[in-house]
Amino acid sequence: MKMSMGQRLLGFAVAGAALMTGGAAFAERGQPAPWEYKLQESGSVVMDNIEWFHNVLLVIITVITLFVLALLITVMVKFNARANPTPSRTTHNTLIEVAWTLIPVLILVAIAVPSFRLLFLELDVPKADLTIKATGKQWYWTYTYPDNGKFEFDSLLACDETRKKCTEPRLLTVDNEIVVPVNKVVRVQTTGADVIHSFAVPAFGIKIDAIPGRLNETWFKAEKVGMYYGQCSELCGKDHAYMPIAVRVVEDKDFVAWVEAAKKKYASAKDKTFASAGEDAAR
Ligand SMILES: [Cu+2]
Repeated sequence: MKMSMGQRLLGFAVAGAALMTGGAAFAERGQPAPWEYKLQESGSVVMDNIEWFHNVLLVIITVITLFVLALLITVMVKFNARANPTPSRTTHNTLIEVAWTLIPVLILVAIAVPSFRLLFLELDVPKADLTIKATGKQWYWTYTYPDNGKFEFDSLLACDETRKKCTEPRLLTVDNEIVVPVNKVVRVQTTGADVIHSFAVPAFGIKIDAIPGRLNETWFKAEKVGMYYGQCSELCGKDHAYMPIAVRVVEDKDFVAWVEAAKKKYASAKDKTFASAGEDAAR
């Protein structure tokens, strides 16, 4: 039996839908999922706004594209040489010219308003409950907690394809995670120790360059406890793909306990790393 084109297309559509829903079954907040075609599930108010803006733009773009497509088809059908052998000699139509200038301007202004609002939300760091400094290095991150008795630690890739037994997300898991309390404003300051890196965590809607000799800052407020992953997002050398970012969001009391443990755990490295941090800044 030969399948018609329609049947074949339907088959592809069903297979595609099955793959996507199958992929969605693996989806977990804070990390990418197989066959994911949407944005990662939001974990902060900034990402909620980015998602909203993205969806609004998608509607506007779709309407414009369909409108232009309809115009093109109309022109092709109605005004081809066969259907319209003697073309009109019209070269100007003031009304249409004003309309096709003014309407796009109005659309752009309408887009600009929420766009700037979102930009200010991202850039205007609210009063922070906690500051973390992330220093990008070739090829790992060093995190400093200046508010909580000043401790600092390195965070390196812990799970790659060479470690077969790894059950954690591959290429995203690190040895020492960033730990932050839930529902608290976390200010993230970034800098680079060698080349330009970029600190990005999709679920929080943050991505900011870590530039040597400069201190950039951004912020997030995680709304749910859990693990959130990101990656360096600036091509920074051969192991650029192997310097993930892992953020563990915990309840307040767990955070306090972790800070106490971390201060002891990272204390031995403290003097050394703070000295080298000074050198980095001087470079
Ligand atoms: Cu990097």
